[in-house]
Amino acid sequence: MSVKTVLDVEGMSCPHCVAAVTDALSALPGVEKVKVSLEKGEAKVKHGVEVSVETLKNAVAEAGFSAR
Ligand SMILES: [Cu+2]
Repeated sequence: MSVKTVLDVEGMSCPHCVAAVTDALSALPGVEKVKVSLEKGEAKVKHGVEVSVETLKNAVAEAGFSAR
């Protein structure tokens, strides 16, 4: 089973930031789909139930951005 989580991502200012966040989230095991919007400042993630929101936030943080 998979769920969708929407993260508010702060600090993205260009397509490179979007790519960095997308890559960081996509690299996580259990993540199926990632869609990052620069205008909205958010990342929509489709992932398995075993992936915690905390894990997603940490991945975004490691890429250099902050997620809520
Ligand atoms: Cu950038």
